[in-house]
Amino acid sequence: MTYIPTSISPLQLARADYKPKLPATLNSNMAITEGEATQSIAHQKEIEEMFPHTYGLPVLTIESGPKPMQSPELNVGVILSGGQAPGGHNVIAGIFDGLKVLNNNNRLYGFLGGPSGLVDGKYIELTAPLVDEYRNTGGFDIIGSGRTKLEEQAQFDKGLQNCRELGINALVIIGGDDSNTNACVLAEYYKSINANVQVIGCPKTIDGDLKNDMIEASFGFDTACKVYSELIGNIERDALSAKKYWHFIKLMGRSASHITLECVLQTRPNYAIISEEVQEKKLTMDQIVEDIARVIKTRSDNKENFGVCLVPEGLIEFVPEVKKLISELNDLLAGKSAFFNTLETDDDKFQFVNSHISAESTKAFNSLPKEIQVQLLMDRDPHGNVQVSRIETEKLLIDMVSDKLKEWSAEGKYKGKFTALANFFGYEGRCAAPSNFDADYTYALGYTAAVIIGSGKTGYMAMVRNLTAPAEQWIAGGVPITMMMNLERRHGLMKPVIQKALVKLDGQPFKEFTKHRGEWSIKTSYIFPGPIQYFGPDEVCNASTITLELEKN
Ligand code: FBP
Repeated sequence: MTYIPTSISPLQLARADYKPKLPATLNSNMAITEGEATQSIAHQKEIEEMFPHTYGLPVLTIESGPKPMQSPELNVGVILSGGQAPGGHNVIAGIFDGLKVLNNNNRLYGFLGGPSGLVDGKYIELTAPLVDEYRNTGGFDIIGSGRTKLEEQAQFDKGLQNCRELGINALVIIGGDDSNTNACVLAEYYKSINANVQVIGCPKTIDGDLKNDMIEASFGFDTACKVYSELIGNIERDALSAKKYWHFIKLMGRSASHITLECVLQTRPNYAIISEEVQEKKLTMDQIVEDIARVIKTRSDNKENFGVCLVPEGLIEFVPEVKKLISELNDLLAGKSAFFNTLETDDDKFQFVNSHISAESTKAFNSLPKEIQVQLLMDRDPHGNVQVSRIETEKLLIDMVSDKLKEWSAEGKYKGKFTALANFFGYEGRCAAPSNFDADYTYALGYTAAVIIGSGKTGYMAMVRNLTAPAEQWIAGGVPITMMMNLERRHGLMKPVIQKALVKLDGQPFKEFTKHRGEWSIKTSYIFPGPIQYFGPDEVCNASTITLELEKN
């Protein structure tokens, strides 16, 4: 074939033509039906008091209707919030197409750079040619994303003023649990002042921790896990070929270990840590290290001085002694940030920290290598979270395991050779072109958001369910965001938040792992998933994650 230079790759060109599959009900005349009144998952009384206008709303289901659904002329604004996740552009394409079906004069605006775009009035109009350019592509670059937290009335009022200037009737906030919590607070506030601006959320995060009885998966999880699993499989094959390295691979997922667990099921590495299990069993760093070293020793006794170990990025926050330390550091840094930021040297910072935290946390802090201590003191994100992607847990584990094996070597208990390499897979997967599953799911979510807006509702999250069935059978609708809420302590105060979904230790995906992990650690049982495929047999191109399959079936 002759090489013809193009501004986009041949695959991008082919993908631009892909028509995401929609649930059959969204492809027909539509009508919305309302279920029973709902309740929050816990703290019902308190949450009802906090959200008097958006509490208790019914679940919405989009069904086939007798005639085409139409809306008066609407202007809608969309915001991408938080970390990138594959499929964000298709949510926007879905909103755009859904709005045009409701009324060809409807318009869509994109606020630039995340929630701050709403407050600062930075936006572009999302026109048909622009949206077309981004269909089925990865990334959030069409309008950019950001982590500004929308939580203060002054921000809401500025945002409203900017909406009024553009004649905006509704906002779609595409984000994770924190961003959707804020979307709900915004919906409640706008409703309480009769602002006539609806707010609809959309479940995004590669971390997979925004899911519950109503939301089966957050978008981006599928693609990101497939990208990481391809890379892990490639590393496994290298390890198997060279037979001389242990690879420690840290995987994104700020809190929950869903990504690690899914990648385990897709690739069958020799060892994997699941943070939720560490928390449940109250394992110390020493115990974790000892267990990894035990597997390395057993494999080495079998002449296999190689292996692959997966480490969830949030691990450090689940180890009880470090968890307590981080919580004390968070409070300290939040309360005394002005003074702390004047300290110039690491030693000054360490001294300050050590004189303000408990004896137990001082001990935990001082047991960590200097690089990790520095990383623990880095800036928090706007939601107050430690930026775990910048903490090199994989290197910490390698150092600690290496020390343990040296100790065993000196005692004559271990005779192997341990050479380890550290990897971190995170950003590699967040902007990948969406898999067919994510391309379809995100487009359906966006389309659903447009239909909910057309029906005049506010305080809902777009929902598409029945995801392990073919897309035509998916069920679209809306879940009241308050239904997913409970109260949690944040910065010392009880706050209403969407409950984060951690890995369930009694859930099928984790059980599947524990059933096989003994065998996978000793026998080399790697699976090599290979790259995401878009064209070919159904089981290769359209399968969702193993997690979803096991959870649903
Ligand atoms: P969201 O929860 O906003 O979707 O982000 C998830 C994530 O990718 C985590 O896995 C990771 O810890 C974090 O974002 C990294 O944040 P940043 O993009 O600010 O480096």
